[in-house]
Amino acid sequence: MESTRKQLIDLLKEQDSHISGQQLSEALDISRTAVWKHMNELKKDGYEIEAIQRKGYKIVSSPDKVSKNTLQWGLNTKWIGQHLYHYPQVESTQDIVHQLAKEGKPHGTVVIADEQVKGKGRMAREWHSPEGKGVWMSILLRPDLPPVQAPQLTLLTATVLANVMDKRSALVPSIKWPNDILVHHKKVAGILTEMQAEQDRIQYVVLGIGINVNQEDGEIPSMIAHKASSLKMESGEKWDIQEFVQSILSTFEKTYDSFIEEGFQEIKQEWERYGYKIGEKVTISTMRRDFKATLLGIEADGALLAKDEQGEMEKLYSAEIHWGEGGYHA
Ligand code: BTX
Repeated sequence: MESTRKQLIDLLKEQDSHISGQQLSEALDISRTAVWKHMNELKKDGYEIEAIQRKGYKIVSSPDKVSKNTLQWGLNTKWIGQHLYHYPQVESTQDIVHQLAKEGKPHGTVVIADEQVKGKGRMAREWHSPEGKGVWMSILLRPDLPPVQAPQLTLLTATVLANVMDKRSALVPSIKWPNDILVHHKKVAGILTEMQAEQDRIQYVVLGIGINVNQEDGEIPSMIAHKASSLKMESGEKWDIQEFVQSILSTFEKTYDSFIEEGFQEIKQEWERYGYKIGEKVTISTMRRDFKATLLGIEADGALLAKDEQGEMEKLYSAEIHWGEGGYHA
């Protein structure tokens, strides 16, 4: 059922003119009544479908609504989002993907929700995920990589989000180490990477992406309003969530495939291009000392590289960084 719907969407997408029920039924190897039933399901999703006798079906307009169909419609990817689950409300998309991973669902499976009531941040923090206002999605990855390389996937995802925001708006996003996306010094997106691994191989990774998209002034909880914002609040424009998700998924697929083929170097450069305060001086507190240092970039293991005032290099894995401007702290 699921793959037939996907094939039907693909067939209609390829067509500029009408395509007959007969052609569809032959191509999909289902009865014409089944074709008609699928069409009705698409209409329920808000597609406007023109049905003309002896000519067939044609999509007249696609809905401005997030659903499995609207997301897969026009999604130009080979493996990501080919298995896609959309829910109006969930506790957390992360948990659902863990479950699907255990059931053996493939690399690239995506779960997206309109609302999360128990959205998770890192280290058991909460992630506010109000209905219809953002992208709350998790991606299942089954990379053939050793666990030490998992942080690279998080850094890769941050570059994908920054790239897509950059391309689709006049906003200038930056990536605050390790992986928050900031616009005008405020956090608009976060990434949560969870992994199941054996000693030397990753079994699977659940990559959670949370982006504040269409919240308005006053819709960010007051506790975090000083350090969090949405793309709409910063750009002054409402964003089309469905198109935004499609472009994240297709950019993700391209970036991931070239990362697997060519390695981390390109990601590192992209990350540093968007890196928040890279090349600038900040104050850093570690277990050993407090010091001023210039941030230089990232290392292949995900560490942040800094140079102190005596010229000594420090690789930081966990440290408190006093970012200064905007008073941002995680
Ligand atoms: P984080 O630990 O970096 O950020 C969590 C912190 O950010 C919170 O403690 C709070 O201060 C602040 N915060 C909470 N909600 C928001 C928000 N909507 N916008 C900005 N700041 C906020 C970042 O964790 C990782 C977030 C991943 C979220 C995705 S959504 C899909 C998937 N499902 C799920 O449950 N989590 C991931």
